[in-house]
Amino acid sequence: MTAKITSGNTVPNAPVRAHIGLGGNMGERQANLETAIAKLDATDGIAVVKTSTFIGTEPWGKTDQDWFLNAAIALDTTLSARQLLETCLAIETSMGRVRTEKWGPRIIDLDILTYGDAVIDEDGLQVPHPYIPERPFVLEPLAEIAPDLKVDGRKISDLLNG
Ligand code: PH2
Ligand code: MG
Ligand code: MG
Repeated sequence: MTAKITSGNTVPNAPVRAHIGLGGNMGERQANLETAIAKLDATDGIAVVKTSTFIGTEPWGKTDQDWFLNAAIALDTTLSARQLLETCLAIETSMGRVRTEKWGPRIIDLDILTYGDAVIDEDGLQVPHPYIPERPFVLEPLAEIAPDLKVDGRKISDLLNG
């Protein structure tokens, strides 16, 4: 048994199953999600293994903006969690994302939801993503591809229905 990963810099010695939440509410939302998934899959050390359906969701947290299209994917990666984060941020930037207001409109947002069973609390990198239980736009697509996945000891399917 290998020790639980607690550092974003740990490079795994075997591929790690990670989950990413995707969302956007500007421009061609469906094409943007598809582009981001393709870019992740094209990255060395990342293989996308499952993709949820894309669901339209009402804006959460900051409600005076357009509806989002959200999705979740499962991937296997030999990157560290920090490298996976940097990859996500680089893809967001390559697609034209400009960060303005918190929770505001965005072309694409790629959030690491889980990274194996790692628990990481570092600058800019909290895994599991702290808001999973309270965000229906994350739980719904994630439950579709990983209903038995556990976050903080609770199954995604139970969090969705609870
Ligand atoms: N992302 C946010 C804030 N609010 N609402 C929905 N429906 N979907 C999102 O992806 C989303 C949001 C910040 O990351
Ligand atoms: Mg987000
Ligand atoms: Mg984000």
